Amino acid sequence: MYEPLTEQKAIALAVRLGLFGKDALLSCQEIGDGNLNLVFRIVNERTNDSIIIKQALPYAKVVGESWPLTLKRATIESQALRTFASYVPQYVPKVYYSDESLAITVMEDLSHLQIARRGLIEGKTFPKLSEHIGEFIAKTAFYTSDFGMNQQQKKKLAQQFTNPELCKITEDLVFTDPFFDHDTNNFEAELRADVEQLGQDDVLKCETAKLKRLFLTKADVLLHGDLHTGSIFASDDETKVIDPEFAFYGPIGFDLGQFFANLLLNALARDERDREPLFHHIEKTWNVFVRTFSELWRESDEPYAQISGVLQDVLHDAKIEAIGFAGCEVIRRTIGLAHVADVDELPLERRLDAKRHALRLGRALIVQREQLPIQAIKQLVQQTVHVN
Ligand code: SR1
Ligand code: MG
Repeated sequence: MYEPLTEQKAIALAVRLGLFGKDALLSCQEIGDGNLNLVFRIVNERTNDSIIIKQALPYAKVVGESWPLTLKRATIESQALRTFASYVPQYVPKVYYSDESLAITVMEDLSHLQIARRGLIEGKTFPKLSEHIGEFIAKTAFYTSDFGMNQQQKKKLAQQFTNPELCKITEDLVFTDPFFDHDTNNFEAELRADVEQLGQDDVLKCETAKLKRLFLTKADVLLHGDLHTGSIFASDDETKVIDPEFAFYGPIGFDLGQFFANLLLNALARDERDREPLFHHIEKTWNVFVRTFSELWRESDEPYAQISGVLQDVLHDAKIEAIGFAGCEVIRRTIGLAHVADVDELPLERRLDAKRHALRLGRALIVQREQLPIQAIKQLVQQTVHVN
């Protein structure tokens, strides 16, 4: 039966499951710093072997028990990690065990790596990050799409990854609330006028509605669903994607867009002269994605795959979506419920500047997404420094 674990109960569970040898001397710490779950790190002090037990709570930790949340997300997460591992084992933690009733996933401890967001805030560059994430997104997208997998199987997989409760969080928090001055929003009083201006901007809202509709309806590929830099562990030569509890079948550009947005937010929190590594990561992720996806495309059994223009059309849509979704993510992380440390940890005046810039950039990404090449995102950051 479900009960939230404590550190002692997590140790007892590890012992019961036989995850360590009989003479192990176990210690445990709850290290979860995300919005939703408990994360226990259990170490055998004799050998230094360690594991992670992640447990979903029946509510959103960031808000409290007043926001109930399905435990089924733990099963979605472990199934997504296993599915991704079948395509890109090098980029996800190993899953050792999962239990639906306890809502737990037992997995590889990645403590030798650092959460990419924290490292980027500290000024680290993670030179392989974009190559790895570009490949992760391209392979998981291609192999779970109608071009890379049996089309009947794909429908069954999409059914398995129906994730209405977690999708609803994104529909509300990313695509709706920030544009309607909803009470879930959270921003500095000084930004009140900027938020009101956004709420009155029908051009922006019409374009955001189109992006929300894509998110609601386009079951293209299996997505991670929450691929921000806090969902990535990294070092100079390793990258691991964690936390796919938001996984579902959605539009191909969504994971790219969320990743780009979080790199952009880190860039806006830096001095202008230090932003180049972030722009480089965005362009390289895109280039690796296009190259890898295009190589895999040659294997496709779909009769239309080799018809001239079809691949280009898929990539064109992916680009437009990625830029538009990035704009939504930039805006919601600025004034919505869930923020990013990159910007929130700045002193007030710099934070307000960065946030106003983020709102202008987010708007421009959404409204200009169809005309904008990925390489022009960097100029767009420049062009949105000041109010026009
Ligand atoms: C209530 S959950 C808030 C945010 O945390 C998750 O990581 C997702 O990004 C979600 O939007
Ligand atoms: Mg998460």
